[in-house]
Amino acid sequence: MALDPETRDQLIAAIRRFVAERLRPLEAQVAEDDAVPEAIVAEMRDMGLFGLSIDPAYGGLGLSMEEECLVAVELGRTSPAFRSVFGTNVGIGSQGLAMFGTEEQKARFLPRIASGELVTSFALTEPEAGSDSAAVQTRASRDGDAYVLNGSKRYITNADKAGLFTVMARTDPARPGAKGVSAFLVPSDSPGLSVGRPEQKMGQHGAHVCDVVFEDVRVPVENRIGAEGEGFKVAMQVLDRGRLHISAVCVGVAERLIEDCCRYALERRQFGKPIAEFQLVQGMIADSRTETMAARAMVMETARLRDADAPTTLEAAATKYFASEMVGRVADRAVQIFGGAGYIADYGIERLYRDVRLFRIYEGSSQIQQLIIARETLKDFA
Ligand code: COS
Repeated sequence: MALDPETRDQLIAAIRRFVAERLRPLEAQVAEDDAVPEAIVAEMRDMGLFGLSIDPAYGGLGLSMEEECLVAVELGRTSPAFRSVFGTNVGIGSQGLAMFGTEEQKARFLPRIASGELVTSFALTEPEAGSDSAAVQTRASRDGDAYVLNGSKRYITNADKAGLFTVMARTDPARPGAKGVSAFLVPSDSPGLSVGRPEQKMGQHGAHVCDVVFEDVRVPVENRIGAEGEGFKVAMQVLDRGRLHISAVCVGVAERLIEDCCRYALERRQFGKPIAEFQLVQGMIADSRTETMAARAMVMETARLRDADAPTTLEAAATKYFASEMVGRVADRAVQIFGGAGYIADYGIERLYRDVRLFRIYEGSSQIQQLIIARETLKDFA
C-alpha cells in the first residue's frame, strides 16, 4: 500500500462524494456539449486526480495499483468521459515515461503531468495499425542529434488537449515488425505536428479522439524512451497496466447501473406491484450483481499481483476481456429492466449503454485479449 488505510479511505470517500455531487448532475450536459466544463477540470486538478499514479517525488499521489483500481471503480460510477479528462495522465499517456524514462526525462515532464498542467496522450494506433499495433508506419529517421517523424496516428484520446505525446514510430524500416519500433516523448507544440478535429462518436461524449499528423517533426534524441527498437515493448507494458485500470472503470459503471436498476425496479409498478418483486427481473439483477462481483475480484487480485511485481499480461488481458464484456451485458439488462424508459434519453441508461460499448474495443479489443490469453496459456504447456 502506498497510502495508510485511513488516508486511502478518506481519498476514496472524497472521490465518491465528488462523483455523486459534482459529476453525476452534469452527465447529460457534458454529453450534449461534448465537453467537460473547465471548472470541473480545475477541481480535478486540485484533487490530485491527474497525478494518482505518479511517484510523490514528482508531485503525484503515488497510489499502488490496488489503490488506483479502487479509485477507478469510484470514478466509473459516472459518465466515463469524466475519467478520460485525466485518464491518459494517470495511465497510457504517462506510464511509458514513468516506467521506462530516464531520471532527466521524468524530472522534466512528470511534475507538470502530475499537476495536470500538461495533458498527455498515447499515440500508437494508425490507420493501418489498429489491433496489429506492431505494423506502425510512422517513421522516425535519425538526423544528427534528432529524429525526424513523419506519419499519422488515429483515434488518439485527448490529442486536442495534449501538451505531450508518447509516440511509437519506426526507427528501422528494415525491420517491419515490433523490433523496428521506438518510443518518443513529443511536445504538442513541435513544428510540423498537427491535430485533427475530434471525431463524432457513438458515446463517451466529452472525451475526444483525434488524428495526429507528423510532418518533418524534429524530436531530440534525448526524448527517446528506452533503447532504439524497444518501443513496442514499452507500449505493450503500458497497455498491460492500462487494461487493468479500464477493467476497474467497467466494474464502477456496472455497480452504478445495478444501483439505477434497483432503485427503478423498486419504484416502477406493473401488475399492481413494484417490478422488483417479479422473479424474472430479480434474475437479471442477480446476474448483473454476480458478474460485477466476479470482475471486481479479478481486478483486485490482478492489481495485488502487479503490486507484488508479478507478471500480469495474462491476468490483465483476462480481466479486461471479462470486465468489458460483463459491463456490456449489465448495460443491456439495465435497458431491459427500464423497458421503454431505458430507450429514452432522459433516463440516461441508453447513454451509459452506448458509453460502455467502447470498453470492448479500446486498449485492445476482446478478440485481442482472447488472443493474448490463449497465447499465454498455451505457452505454459508448449
Ligand atoms: N509485455 C512485454 N513484452 C511484450 C508484451 C507485453 N505485454 N507483449 C508483447 N511483448 C514483446 C514480445 O515478447 C516480443 O518480444 P521478443 O520478440 O523479444 O520476444 C515483442 O513484444 C513482439 O510481440 P508479439 O510477437 O507478441 O507481437 P504481435 O505482433 O504478435 O502482437 C498483440 C501482439 C496482438 C498482442 C499486440 O499487437 C496488441 O496488443 N495489439 C492490440 C493493441 C492495442 O491494444 N491497441 C489499442 C490502442 S491503444 S488505446
